[in-house]
Amino acid sequence: MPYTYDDQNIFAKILRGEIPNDTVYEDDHALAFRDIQPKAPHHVLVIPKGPYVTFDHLASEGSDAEIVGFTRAVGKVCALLGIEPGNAGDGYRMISNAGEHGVQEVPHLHIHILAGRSIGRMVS
Ligand code: IU
Repeated sequence: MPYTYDDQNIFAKILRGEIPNDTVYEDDHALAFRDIQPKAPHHVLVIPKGPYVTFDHLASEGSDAEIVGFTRAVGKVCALLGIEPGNAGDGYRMISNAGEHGVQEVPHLHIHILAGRSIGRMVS
């Protein structure tokens, strides 16, 4: 089923500057800000600036520039936080909840980056 994007969702309002946020990083393709209910010392949400509901939506309908730009932004946030295990950081967990079974609350694609403590096992 095709996606319908609700431009009244809270992250759309954040992107339009209607609601404040604790920005960590921003460029032409993405915005990253701290989650208001952090589950770890670092809990950052990275969202694309385009109207995409889930990662598969971006991957199937986004332009190459949007997909690459968003992916690069995620990497830049990891670098800004200093959490990359390949660069002496302690690592992180990346999650993107999608749809009903993923228990997605906000219908605008967001990647959770959790770091700053051991996140523990979710799947083994
Ligand atoms: P989701 O379940 O992956 O859709 O989680 C949404 C997240 O957005 C959740 O961790 C909220 O704490 C977070 N959030 C936020 O950072 N700022 C807001 O204004 C709202 C939700 I509403």
